[in-house]
Amino acid sequence: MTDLSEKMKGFIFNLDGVIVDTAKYHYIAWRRLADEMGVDFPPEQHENLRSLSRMESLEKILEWGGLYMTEAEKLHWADVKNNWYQGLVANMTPEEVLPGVVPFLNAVRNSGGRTALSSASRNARAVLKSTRLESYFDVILDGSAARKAKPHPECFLLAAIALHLSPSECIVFDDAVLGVQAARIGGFHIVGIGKPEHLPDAELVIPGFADCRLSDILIAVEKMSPAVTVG
Ligand code: GL1
Repeated sequence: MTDLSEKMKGFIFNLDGVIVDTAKYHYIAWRRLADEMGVDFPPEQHENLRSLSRMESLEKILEWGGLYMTEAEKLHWADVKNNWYQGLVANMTPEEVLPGVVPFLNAVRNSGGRTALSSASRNARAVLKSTRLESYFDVILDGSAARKAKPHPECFLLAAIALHLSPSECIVFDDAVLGVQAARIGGFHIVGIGKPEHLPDAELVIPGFADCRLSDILIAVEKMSPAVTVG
């Protein structure tokens, strides 16, 4: 472990839109479903679904369309969307890992840091497998791990527990407002992925991992204090 990473020992990554660009495939599948239901669903509206589980996302789309479904119908359509999504990601390859991610993960592990993947997607493991990223993570938590939805920090707290670290020793990397909120509420350091204006609560925002040096992230984050831990 280098001096720089003495305090930051855990690196917790969201998946969709952070590690791989699966957000675009989720959008295609949700859009197809919205079209079937006659609900207008432009790309910018998809931003409001980031971090939401499959069922929460479906319920949002129904709400936007002013539609009602029984629980059985919701389960059916959530399943239909999932089949479409799985069809889209079935042939993903390592080339679809976002730029700079693998070098960054290598840098973290070479410095002695521990890595976790924490995703609300129940397909996270399949995506990691097809992009051959599984071995880069010490801990993998998919959408079946946490019971409480973001902004509750449960998904990140479970990752910290599995890494045997406290939240203040971990940096969360997330591209969504709800993810940033969850990390802050949980007392984690948080690096937003995307545009600063979209993620005002993140301690630091980077456009992605391309040309991103671990040492720069550690220097920036160590100057900041994480939010207060709740519960
Ligand atoms: C679910 C939703 C997706 C997305 C992910 C979290 O994935 O359906 O739209 O919000 O959670 O990134 P999945 O259906 O794969 O469990």
